[in-house]
Amino acid sequence: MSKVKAEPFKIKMVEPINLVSRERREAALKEAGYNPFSLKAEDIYIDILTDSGTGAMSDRQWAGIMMGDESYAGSRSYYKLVESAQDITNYKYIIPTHQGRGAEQVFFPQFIKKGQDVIGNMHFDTTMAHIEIAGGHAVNLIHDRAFDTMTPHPFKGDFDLEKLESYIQKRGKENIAFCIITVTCNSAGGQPVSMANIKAVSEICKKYAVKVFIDAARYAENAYFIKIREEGYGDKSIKEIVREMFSYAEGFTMSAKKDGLVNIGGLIGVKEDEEVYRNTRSMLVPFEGFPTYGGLAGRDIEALAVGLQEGVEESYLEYRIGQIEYLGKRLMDGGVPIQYPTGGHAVFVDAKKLLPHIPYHQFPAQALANELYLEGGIRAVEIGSFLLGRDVETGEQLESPMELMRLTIPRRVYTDRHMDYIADCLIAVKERAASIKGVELEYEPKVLRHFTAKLRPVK
Ligand code: P61
Repeated sequence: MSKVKAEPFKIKMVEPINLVSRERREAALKEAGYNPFSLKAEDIYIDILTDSGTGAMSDRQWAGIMMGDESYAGSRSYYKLVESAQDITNYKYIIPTHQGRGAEQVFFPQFIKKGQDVIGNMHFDTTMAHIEIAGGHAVNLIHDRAFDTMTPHPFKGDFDLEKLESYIQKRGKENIAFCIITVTCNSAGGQPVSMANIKAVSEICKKYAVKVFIDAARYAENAYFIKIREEGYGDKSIKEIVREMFSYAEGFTMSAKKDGLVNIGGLIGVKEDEEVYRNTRSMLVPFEGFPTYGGLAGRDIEALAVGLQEGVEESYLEYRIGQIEYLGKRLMDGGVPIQYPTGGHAVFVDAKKLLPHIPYHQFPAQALANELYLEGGIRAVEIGSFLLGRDVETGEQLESPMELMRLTIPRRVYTDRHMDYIADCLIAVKERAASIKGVELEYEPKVLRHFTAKLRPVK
């Protein structure tokens, strides 16, 4: 009989959490405008809104915090970070930023001419926002199988290579600013991209002289999937796989709040182009700060230098991916439809299947997230039409190909017992799915509306 593998750490410090009464949860959700983003954290029992900056740091990282060098320029911690990131990516130039979107804001505009497209497997919303602010247009070229949640495939984050090549030919390479490979592909369910696909994308783009960058927020989780699912990688170390992934691109932006295992931080990497590096560094100054701190304190940089190394430890990744898989299995066994197989950082529940009576413009996954909060004080997040927003030209509500509710698991924070509680609550919600009503917008900001919009239940 195979033995259960336990977490590769023990817990040295705890933070109490508390389930407020059903009455309070109802009032809290109403006050929050039926938008879990606006809930107060103290009204939440288990917070699975995001895996971004919500992880637990290790004793070694906390020790690093005390060692941070707060020099404005040339900090010792900066050189330590550069060395650590170079070791993982094999890139010559490393630039710190305060988080992923800081990296996107500084790095991408230099490559975008107004009206050009930025192609990718599936852009994340902040990336899409920065592309659009710079005058570009974000185009998704992911394989259609990503949208079929119940049919398994080991690499649902892959590009459709035929679509990619014919799109470049049709639009003309001069109308394409660059290509971004998002690993893992967050919007499609934290789904990995295979090495074969990364390599093929890079070859196609090279043929048309289109630059390739990586959105590297979850690069380590992607590498672990390559190790366990792709032929020829089983005996390679995670670091070797990560280096190979990065070798197929010319640069990357990274939200280090995910696989970097820190609460704040980001990176830009440039493989070897000195001119791009110089431009990026000079753009960093007005937005993020001097190039050796990039919007971070020396202590944050020190924690990141350590976190990057811990994030590629195989025992950690085995536990991490295993926990997501465990939650996914509990839900499937309970009859809850999910994006299958489970991805790297979250279980994505298929709200279109669970609530077929709610149309996309009444945001089924948002309604489901609200119901899950009422049931168990759990905060999840909608990844569907509510997040997608409106067509920039016509103002019409766009229909997302998938209506997903993301149960996003912070790193090294919750135990499998918490996973059981989440599964039990969601299975209870499933039992009364037919009685759940959709929601409609009451107030809607123009940019990234899902953070602050207010909704109300449809009568
Ligand atoms: C998340 F609801 N992700 O998944 P920053 N690229 C990728 C990301 O996943 C990502 C960023 C770039 C978040 C946080 C988040 O509307 C939302 O460090 C693949 O957050 O700036 C962030 O990195 C940006 C949640 C962001 C949201 C925007 O939960």
